[in-house]
Amino acid sequence: MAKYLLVSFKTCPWVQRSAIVLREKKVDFEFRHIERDNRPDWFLAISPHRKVPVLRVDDTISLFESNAINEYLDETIAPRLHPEDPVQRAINRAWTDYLPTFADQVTGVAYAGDEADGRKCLDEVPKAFERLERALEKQGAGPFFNGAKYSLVDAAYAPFLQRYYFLDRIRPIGQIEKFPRLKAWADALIKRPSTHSFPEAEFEAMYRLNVKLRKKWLSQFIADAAVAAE
Ligand SMILES: N[C@@H](CCC(=O)N[C@@H](CS)C(=O)NCC(=O)O)C(=O)O
Repeated sequence: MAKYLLVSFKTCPWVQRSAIVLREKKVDFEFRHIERDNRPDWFLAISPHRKVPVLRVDDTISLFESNAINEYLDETIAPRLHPEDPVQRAINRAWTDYLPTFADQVTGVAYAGDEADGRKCLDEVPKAFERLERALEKQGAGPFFNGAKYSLVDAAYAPFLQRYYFLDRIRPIGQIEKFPRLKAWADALIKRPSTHSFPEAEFEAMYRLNVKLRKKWLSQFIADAAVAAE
């Protein structure tokens, strides 16, 4: 098997999306975390957008963009996570294309500058959730997007559904309970060991610290004492 190096910022959801696929495929890989504010030259040389993730293969190939990385992993390493049926595959790809919009709608509040902006961001959450609820209804039984079989759609959405819960615990949003299929899906993904790159409580503490240090509207809802304790 090839040698894989996944370059990461510890709390990046897009990195997590690719790490999930590596874990689902039981691939051994080196996970190398770099600092957002101090990106080394070797990294800048292999990352055209200066972003993580980058997947380095056999010390020679550098792949970037989490979706492209995951498609590559799925084409080259069994088990296949894409469905066999071309129509279902197209539907799955359509929903992974929607992911950046979903991410903005669901986690936008973490970047809001003030309360008015925060409330506007929170209004977007049910819009995104409603779309996924309808999609899940069409897909049929869970626990995963395609039913019993785990797919790239699951790997894509897991990091952002997990962050919804983190945000809901910083300042209650109370939306996911209104979308039963989405909630069941999110809970199944959060239970799945491949979702997690770090112990869950430790990871949530890292996320909260990032939100606190960002000094945006939401930061005030994380107590200094809580951060210190974490
Ligand atoms: N579309 C990209 C998004 C990657 C991304 O936004 N990564 C963030 C960290 S979570 C990043 O590297 N940001 C650094 C920057 O924008 O300069 C993907 O799917 O890989």
